[in-house]
Amino acid sequence: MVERRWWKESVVYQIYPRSFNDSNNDGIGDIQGIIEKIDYIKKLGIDVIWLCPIYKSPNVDNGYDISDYRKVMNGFGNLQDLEKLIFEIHNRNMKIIMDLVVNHTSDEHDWFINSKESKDNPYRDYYIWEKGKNENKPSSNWESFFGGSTWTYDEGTDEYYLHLFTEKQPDLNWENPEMRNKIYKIMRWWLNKGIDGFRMDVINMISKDKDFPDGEKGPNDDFGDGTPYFLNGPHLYEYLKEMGEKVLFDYDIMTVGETYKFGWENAVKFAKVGDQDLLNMVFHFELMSVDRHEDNKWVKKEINLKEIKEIYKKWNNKLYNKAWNSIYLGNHDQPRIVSRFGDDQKYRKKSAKMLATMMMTMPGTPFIYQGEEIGMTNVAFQDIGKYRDVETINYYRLQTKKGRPRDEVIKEIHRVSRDNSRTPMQWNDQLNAGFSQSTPWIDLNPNYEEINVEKALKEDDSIFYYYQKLIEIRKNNLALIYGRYETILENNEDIFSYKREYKNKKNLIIINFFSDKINFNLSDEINLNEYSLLISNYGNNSYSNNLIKLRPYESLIFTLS
Ligand code: ISL
Ligand code: CA
Repeated sequence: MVERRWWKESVVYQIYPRSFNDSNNDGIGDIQGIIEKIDYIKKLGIDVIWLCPIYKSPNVDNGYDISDYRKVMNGFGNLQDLEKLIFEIHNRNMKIIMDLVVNHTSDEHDWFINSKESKDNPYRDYYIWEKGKNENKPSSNWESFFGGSTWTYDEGTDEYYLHLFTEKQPDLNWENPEMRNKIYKIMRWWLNKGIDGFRMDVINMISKDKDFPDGEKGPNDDFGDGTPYFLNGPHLYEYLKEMGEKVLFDYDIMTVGETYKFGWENAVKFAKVGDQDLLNMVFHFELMSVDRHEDNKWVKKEINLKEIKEIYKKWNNKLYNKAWNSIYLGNHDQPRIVSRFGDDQKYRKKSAKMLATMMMTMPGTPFIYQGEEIGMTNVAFQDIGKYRDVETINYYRLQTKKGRPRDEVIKEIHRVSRDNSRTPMQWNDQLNAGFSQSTPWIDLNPNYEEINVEKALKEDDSIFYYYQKLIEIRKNNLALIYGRYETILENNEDIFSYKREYKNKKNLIIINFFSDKINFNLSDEINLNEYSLLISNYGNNSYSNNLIKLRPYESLIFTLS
């Protein structure tokens, strides 16, 4: 029997503040801008807001490079604005979780400035410094997520420091208990301001194999794959248990770990049911590689529905009554879901509603990324100079330096770049889509005149109102939250269908994942006479007891009558 918890029954809305709403017309989204739109988020039916980093930062990685955990980033506002946002969220019976980025800091953080100053500085081993191998080589051949080596040489102290991301994001040394206690104090400081939990950035990277073995390297790779030596490391469980005992277990909060290549086994171990879960849930990435090579996000792969079905079946069944799951298809690191998994042209509305139906009927806590609810799409800037994401810019520089044709690289960037999800939120069809009265920090998606909140709120059949309905349906059908998950029509290549069952409540979901029309003789697994249609993204469906016609991206939710 699964215990009921508020964070299991919530729907989360992720805000990337820089791109959400600019209240003081400096071209950058800010906290006051979020406050202005809080009723819009409430209207959607949201319970929890996940706020991406708002801490002081030089913005090399848009806030994921923190230089002061207790200050608000220049341009986002100040602590009073943040306390007002927390108040306004709570005042509307919603909750807020903040982004906890503690695998690394900015190199402009005082700790690192001290650490770099000299080998015997008290902050030296807040970070990971190594002499390196002889003949001036770093300790390992690991490749940074953002290109290049994960080591940078410091002349001053004649040692290398580790950074899994950019060289301006030095990794913290979690083996240092003094450093860990400083992090726990920061967490308490924020929790005592009334926040309701944390999303923990790359949290399964904090424990490293300190022998720094070289990673596998392809024949024409400059660097090796270090992930086996910094993912799910030897002390990870110990650190999270300590974090629980020293901070988390004292609060009724929600935690979600961002855990790249974690596996369901770890999810069951870390996000187990019970009050002393080290993490309430995690983000896995397995659905993020159904359209790309698992170890190279820039290499395209055809989507195969059977693989998607397998991933959902595995996670849903392995975690059932053991651990809790998160459900997402997009975020600030991923392309726009309607462009990636649906169709952002002819069937934009239908496919966006189909994807939302899939997410809102799965076990786990759903996360909606800003703009998803109005079907915002990928962007295709022709000029690399329009891109802002450090990962994208580094990729373009490194690939063109290798002599790859520019337009080939730009095409990959159109499909994969994180900036697809970072163009300004599209509020209306006025100047800068109502995001700002001055030129935004990143160009808008030119389709904002067609795709925007104001237009969506005027259309009864908009994607927004479909999300609103689905969220309400989920809330009123506990089977969609807590129900056992059973895949049906398992071997069908085009239809995704499953049942959800909880106590005497049963739902049946039938989804046409692609754009082909399907006439399908239902097997005896499904007798539609037992069910009544609750909602369809076409408004209706002419099904008989065993024959069903599915139109492009058609998605149906039935309840057992
Ligand atoms: O999109 C990715 C790059 O290939 C992901 O691997 C992502 O970088 C990784 O999962 C970590 O993401 C998180 O940490 C990064 C930050 O850039 C991302 O925005 C954040 O979500 C470093 O803090
Ligand atoms: Ca602003």
